[in-house]
Amino acid sequence: MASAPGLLPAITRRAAASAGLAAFALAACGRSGPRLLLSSDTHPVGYPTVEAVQEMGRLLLERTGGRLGVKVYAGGQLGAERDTLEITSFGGLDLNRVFMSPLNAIEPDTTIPSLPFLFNSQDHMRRVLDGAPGRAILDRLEQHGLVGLCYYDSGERSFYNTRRAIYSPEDMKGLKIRTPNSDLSVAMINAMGANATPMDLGEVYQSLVQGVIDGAENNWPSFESGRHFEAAPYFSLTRHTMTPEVLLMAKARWDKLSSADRDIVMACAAESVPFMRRLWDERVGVARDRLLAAGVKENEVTDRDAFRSLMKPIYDRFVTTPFQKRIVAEIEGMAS
Ligand code: GTR
Repeated sequence: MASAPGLLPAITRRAAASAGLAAFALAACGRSGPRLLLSSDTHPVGYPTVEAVQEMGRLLLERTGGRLGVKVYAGGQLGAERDTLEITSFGGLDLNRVFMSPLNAIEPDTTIPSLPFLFNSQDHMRRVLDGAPGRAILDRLEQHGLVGLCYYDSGERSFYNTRRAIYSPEDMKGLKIRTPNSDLSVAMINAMGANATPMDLGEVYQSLVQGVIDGAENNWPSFESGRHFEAAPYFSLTRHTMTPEVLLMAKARWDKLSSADRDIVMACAAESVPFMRRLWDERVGVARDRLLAAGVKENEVTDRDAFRSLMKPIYDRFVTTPFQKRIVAEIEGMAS
């Protein structure tokens, strides 16, 4: 797995901490209590992804007669997504709800749902991820010690920045834009004319305030919950990607479950998806209304084709293998 050498000691420390945490949780709940699957989330308590994994835990308790449950460590308590993913892949953490982009360095096929302008609507995105292409992409993770349980929504991503409204790629020139840690995101933002700066989500607020970056891109709920709007009031609706969230289980943990329990875990995860989507749709509307009331300046980008037309080199670079070409063609064929 690709990771900067300097990160290893920190990862090892966190892995040890989370392994200790697992042992603690098991000891604390004793033999008669539920066996708690520990899960990480970068988002705070109350965010739809956190609520969805908690809902999955409630269903799991019910369906296993109290044998299995879930404990979510929210707000990035267990570390940045890149680090917790590494821990999960060797079994130090049972469950992990992450954004799809940090998985790109682990498995290149996970870049597919992040391709710019791939989905033409929320409905298209949901049908693809619930269907065969979505499953085929999740199945690619098993070889890395991760079992993909389900996708959650993360909506449309658009640009926001401290300086000006963006209407065309011309307006992107000279802006330092934070991207998630993914080669695809970096290449995409650079191809749109800005200067991509990859960093973890948790560093974005401070970097905007200090002027280390001029902007970033995300959905309304993350723009609000990270308080990025306080520093970057221009929100321009490019809607360039619909990268999803994903819920993963450590394969080491999965392999220890009976096949009946695996079916229950999969079913509970699947049932948490419509629950999450209801919360998500509500949350997008509420976050947008609150932010507009707080002074955020939203603008439509009518010429999205001006951005789309710059994306050919991105498809040429990231859609190269027969698998990638087949899945992208299937996804395009599912557009309505
Ligand atoms: C959010 C996503 C996070 C996080 C992030 C990012 O929309 O929910 O999990 O990874 O984007 O931009 O890094």
